[in-house]
Amino acid sequence: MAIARPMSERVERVLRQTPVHDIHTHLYDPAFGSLLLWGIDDLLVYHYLVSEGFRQFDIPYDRFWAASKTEQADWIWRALFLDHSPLSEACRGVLTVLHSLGLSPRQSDLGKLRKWFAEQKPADYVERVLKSANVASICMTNSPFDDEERPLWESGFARDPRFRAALRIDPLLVDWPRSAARLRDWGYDVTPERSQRTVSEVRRFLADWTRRIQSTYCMVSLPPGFTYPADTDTAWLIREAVLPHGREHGQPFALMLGVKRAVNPALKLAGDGVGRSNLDALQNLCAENPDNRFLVTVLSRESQHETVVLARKFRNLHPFGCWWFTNTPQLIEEITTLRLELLGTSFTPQHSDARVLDQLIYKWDHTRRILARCLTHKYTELAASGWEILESDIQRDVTELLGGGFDRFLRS
Ligand code: RAT
Ligand code: ZN
Repeated sequence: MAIARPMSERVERVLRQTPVHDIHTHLYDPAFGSLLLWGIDDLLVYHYLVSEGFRQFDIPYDRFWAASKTEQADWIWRALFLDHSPLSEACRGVLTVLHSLGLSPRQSDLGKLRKWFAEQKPADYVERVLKSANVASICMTNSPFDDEERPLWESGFARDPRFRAALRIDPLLVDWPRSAARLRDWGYDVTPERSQRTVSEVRRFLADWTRRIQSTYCMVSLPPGFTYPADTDTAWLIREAVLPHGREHGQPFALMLGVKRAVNPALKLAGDGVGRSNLDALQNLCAENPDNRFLVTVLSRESQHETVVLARKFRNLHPFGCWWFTNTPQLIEEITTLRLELLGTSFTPQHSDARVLDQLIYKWDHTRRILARCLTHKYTELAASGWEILESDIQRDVTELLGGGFDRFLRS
């Protein structure tokens, strides 16, 4: 008689072997050249680590930002890895990456590691990382307002089909007067005042970029104070331009809610904070627009339960990811269990938010381990209720959670 393998082993194996479709990153198609970051220095100057570094060293902000990337990386390595144990999730991530590349992480300086990364050929390295992380496809974050990125889209390039585009429009929605001026420069006949002509030109802008980048969805991050409906430029643009555009072009609208930008501007990208979101805005959006699909992730732990309950009420709402400050093992386990218990598998538990290619390795390694714990626990409970768990059930559920459900939602 065959000996039954423990549930944890069965689940872990399926999770390891199932490729993931990463639905939100800040990585770029390799054709973007130096915009695709990788290697030890970029891993160490990740903004999650910059804010942790400033808690340990007393380097003045200006001095830090004036330093070279190598010098910044050296300071962070010393402060967070040598002078203290690298206990934080972002620190542990660097170690997971190095370890899985076969490199010994415990180095008194970065010389050897730098040498190893310098010897890698970029194209081969992309393949190596995608294989090691078992990532099948990646959604980028593509902003027409980004001056480094825009010219590449305008001139065109041969796409790597694994790198899918997502149209990011924060400046359009949160800083309309300035964005109106930019749209004018790009040949769109808009004015800062609200008018029908401006609405149709904004829709033309969205349509042009959706086509140009072959966008899979349209995305924005919004502050805790976001309300809808409201007499604001943001709410007006969403109602008059973004939602009709989404219906016409089959683009879900992804909302990342609860970010307080530049709480400490001296930290630059590392200086953003979190606040509780008013989820009535999300409820109103879903209720008033049954023909639009919404993806949502919320930044504060306190907003998670309300979001899941909303998803039970609105099938045009798909929660995704444990974003940024919730991307810590304990919170991922809590949020994923909550979602499984209230939504079954009709959500996408995680996106990597990777900014540096190599991070895919740790983000997905850590996530897979946590998902394994959550699913093992649930399947064990089902088995105790007399429901036999088949291998094909595990495979179906994992495929759904690692991007299959998201793709279905995109096509629905
Ligand atoms: O997680 C992050 O890297 C943040 O800086 C943000 O970029 C966030 O993910 C976002 O997409 O706004
Ligand atoms: Zn992001």
